[in-house]
Amino acid sequence: MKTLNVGMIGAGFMGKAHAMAYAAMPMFFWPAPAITVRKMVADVTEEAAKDAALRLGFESYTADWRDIINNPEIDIVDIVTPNDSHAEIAIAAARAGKHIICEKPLARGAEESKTMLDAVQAAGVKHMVAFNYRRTPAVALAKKYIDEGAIGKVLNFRGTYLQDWSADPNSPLSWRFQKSIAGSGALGDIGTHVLDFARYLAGDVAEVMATTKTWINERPVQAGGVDKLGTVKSSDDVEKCPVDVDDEVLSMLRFENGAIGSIEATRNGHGRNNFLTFEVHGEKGSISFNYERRDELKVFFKDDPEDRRGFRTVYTGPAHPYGDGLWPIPALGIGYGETKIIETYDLVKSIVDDTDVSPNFADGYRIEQIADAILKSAQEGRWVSVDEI
Ligand code: SOE
Repeated sequence: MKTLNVGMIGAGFMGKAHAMAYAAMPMFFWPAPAITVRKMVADVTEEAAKDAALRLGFESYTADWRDIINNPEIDIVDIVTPNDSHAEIAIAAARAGKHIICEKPLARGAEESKTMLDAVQAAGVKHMVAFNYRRTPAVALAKKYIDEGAIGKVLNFRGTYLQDWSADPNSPLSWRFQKSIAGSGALGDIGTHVLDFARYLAGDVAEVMATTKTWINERPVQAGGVDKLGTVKSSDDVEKCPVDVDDEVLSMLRFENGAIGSIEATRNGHGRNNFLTFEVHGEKGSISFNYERRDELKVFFKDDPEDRRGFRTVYTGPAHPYGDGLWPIPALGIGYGETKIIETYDLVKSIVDDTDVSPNFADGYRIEQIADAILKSAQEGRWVSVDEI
């Protein structure tokens, strides 16, 4: 069986998710398009990299990510580092002829993302940006219903991503709150997932009208810039530094096909943990999804007999997208891990079959253009066309 060697750069929360997916993908999707071998992992120090190799099951490790780029045995470079290093690593990997998967958002904005897109296109390698939530079977099922015309022409998309892991002002200032590293705040970190849903389900976005807000303007500094996603709290007397990104964003959307809609993302939604939702209204029905109940897709079809019309719940299982590889009974439970396993499967399949995969760097770049248009609109208080970016 074909094997593909993976070199992963970064080994935090997202590294854990990706490493697990490389190990598990063939267990779910068999025969696998190829076996993914966890060949080499890079982290910031020798000690951290050694620990990552043990913890995540990699054959070797390095404290210099360029060892992965320069290793002729590596087929896939996996970038799971903070946003400010995505471009440098991806461009080097593309020039070395490696296939690439990069965590989202693609980079710190449209300009940087474009350099990455140019590099992968020039190199002719496969490229993917890890907007994994569209690989939740219920989300792929929504896409299938829409493509089949089950709700008719799409009129409206409304999406939210509400979180609260950093709603406490004493949760630390990680790189996610620093513009120079992250590019933007809630918009780039979670709002882009909603933008991916919007484009996937309703079509491309043409214009935006937005507002942003930062409620928590400073946060405690933590040694080593630890990114524990709010699980570590500091006391009030610790040194604090300014937050220079948004922690809340709202935007109206006009789609190229005439549909309208909105997105919202916040880090201050107390009680909302990973409240990633959408509702799509079409001429003949509606579809609604909430990632906190990710086995379920709520659908309403206007053509149902009038006396039984109403939202019904479809629990995803073997009859639905990716169902033949996942669990044998509906509602056994889809998790974050499964979305990453499916993502890996689709990437590997595209490499082996030599087909395009999406979302790819072109999608990632377009999402960064929309995000930049949202920031511009919020600053200038007017509708901004995405093509202005
Ligand atoms: C933090 O907000 C975060 O880890 C995001 O960066 C991820 O993309 C999201 O899936 C979960 O929350």
